[in-house]
Amino acid sequence: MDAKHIRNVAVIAHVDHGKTTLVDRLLYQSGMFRHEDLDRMAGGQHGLIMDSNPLERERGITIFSKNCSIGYHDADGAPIKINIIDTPGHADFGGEVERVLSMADGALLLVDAFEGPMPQTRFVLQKALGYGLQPILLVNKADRSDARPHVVLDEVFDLLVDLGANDSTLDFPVIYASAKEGWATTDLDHRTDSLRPVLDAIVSHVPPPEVHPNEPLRMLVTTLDYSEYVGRIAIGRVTAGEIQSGKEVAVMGRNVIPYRRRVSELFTFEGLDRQKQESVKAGDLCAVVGLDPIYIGDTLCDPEDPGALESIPVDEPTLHMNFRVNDGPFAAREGKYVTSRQIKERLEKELLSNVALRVVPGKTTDEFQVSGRGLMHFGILLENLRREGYEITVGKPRVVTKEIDGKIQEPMELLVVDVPVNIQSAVMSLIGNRRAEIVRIDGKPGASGFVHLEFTIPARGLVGLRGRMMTATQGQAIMHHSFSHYGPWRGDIPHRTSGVMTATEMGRVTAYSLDNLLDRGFFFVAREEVYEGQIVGEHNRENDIPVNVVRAKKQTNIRTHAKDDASGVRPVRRMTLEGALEYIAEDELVEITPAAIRMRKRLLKAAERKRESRKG
Ligand SMILES: Nc1nc2c(ncn2[C@@H]2O[C@H](COP(=O)(O)OP(=O)(O)OP(=O)(O)O)[C@@H](O)[C@H]2O)c(=O)[nH]1
Ligand SMILES: [Mg+2]
Repeated sequence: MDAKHIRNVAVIAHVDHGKTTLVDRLLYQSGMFRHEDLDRMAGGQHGLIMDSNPLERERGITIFSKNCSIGYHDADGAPIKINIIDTPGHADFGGEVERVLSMADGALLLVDAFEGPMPQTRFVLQKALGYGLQPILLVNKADRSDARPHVVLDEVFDLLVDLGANDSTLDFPVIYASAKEGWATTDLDHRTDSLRPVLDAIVSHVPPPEVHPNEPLRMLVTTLDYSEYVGRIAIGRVTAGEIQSGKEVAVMGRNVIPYRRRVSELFTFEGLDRQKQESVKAGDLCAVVGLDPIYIGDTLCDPEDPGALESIPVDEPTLHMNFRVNDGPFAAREGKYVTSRQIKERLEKELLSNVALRVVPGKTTDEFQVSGRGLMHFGILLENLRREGYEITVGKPRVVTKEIDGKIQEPMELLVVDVPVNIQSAVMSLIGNRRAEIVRIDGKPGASGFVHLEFTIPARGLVGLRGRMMTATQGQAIMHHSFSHYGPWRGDIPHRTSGVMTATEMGRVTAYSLDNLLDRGFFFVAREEVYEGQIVGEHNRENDIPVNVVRAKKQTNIRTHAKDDASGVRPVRRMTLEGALEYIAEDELVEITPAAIRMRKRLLKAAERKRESRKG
């Protein structure tokens, strides 16, 4: 297809503002599919097609960016192929957004009609401007009863001014829409019944790809896919020349010595599928098979006239964690893969497509230091590992510090909190002792009774904040953050304020023993087996205490089931994987297996812990 009939557009937004819902609805309305077929493909929390990964479905968020295309036409009726790139909105996957933006020639910026621009809106918009993309604003969720679309428009304008946008960018087109209800309009007084205005805006405001069809082949690899059968699949946009199936290309990049490979298969994105092609011309996006060991940022080029395109920056990791072999007493009971060699191989495979991840050997051969972009980034990886049958223990996540001009610098995040005015003070006191600095306090226009607070806060200070914020504000706060910059170390931040209860011996937890400890705190375990040194509950004081949770009631002749059965009613706080990662202290670990998530002391015996703490 000729480049002038192609539009490449990335859909970008803060998390949950409705990107995938919009892409899904566009697919429904495209006329390319039978609705029953699409209905069958939908699933997960939000019933979406494009969020196809099992973890995406479970969590109701997008983790990986994805391509699809829609056949449309321009004002004169000429066919136009719109390649749409759906991107993740969660801050931990910001690096992914940044990379795929290099495939796009325009950005559709979605903003929630009530929430307005949020930290990740700022982050992705800044990246889009960095690539010279002109955004089209889509104020989504205009159906919300608390929508304040006109104010949100002003807020986006101010944000663009703040980001130094030029006059032509400030002249951005605006669409109001409800992705969920499937309509869009340029004028809220005249509603339509379809999303056509979105497609029209893309066709007329996103420029066709700027290409050099008669020059030698150049294609930057922006995404990698992986298949057990064909190995790595390189995805990107052809910017010059033409790529052909069966022909040799040269691969050039920062990390590799240039080498040649034959393209074994070539695909374009058509609707929701990949369609095999003999050749793909400059302008279109494609997937290329047969180039192992290809990396993101490599250039595919003409072997007779090679040359590398400028590689894409990949965001540096901000958090690291120790992954190690499970050496707890229950090791290898629940998992299939438990050795350090198996873990190493799995991590190496992960590195092929998980670009923001880094792995280096740890202190011993049983340890690996893994770096990533945030708690969720680690959470997804670990969740995948346990589902595949791995066992692993991990230590407390730590921020990656840098030394700049002889000073220790740490990652800072922009934190935005919107709360009802009457509980603002609860938020301030919560954030106050986490070394946050206030950047802005404003009323939230159009949302009376709300105040809008912006802070910079060390990434460390966010650990465990969300849960406490929700408790302190009875769930009324809207809180979001995203990476901002590296800044000077801001000093100590108090971590967990309460101690834990650790089991003194191995065995099955009894209701009887838990009942006897009820006034000491709450428990993370119910009737399962535990081992010595495992964290079984939180103490309601500052210190850690050993507890016996496996004690059985003295045998009498009459068996009293009643009490044991009552244990079903006793509240157990089950920790999620990410919850446990946030919770543990320096001397603790999280044990992750296909069947369980346990928290434990690094040193399981109380005597060993005592000896270590004496050493200071
Ligand atoms: N009221 C209303 N809700 C919407 C609209 N669009 C999406 N939603 C809801 O918003 C939630 C998030 O939608 P998604 O499409 O997953 O949002 P997203 O931007 O793709 O989220 P991430 O990819 O995780 O960043 C879902 O519950 C949707 O049903 C809309 O136009 N109106
Ligand atoms: Mg999404």
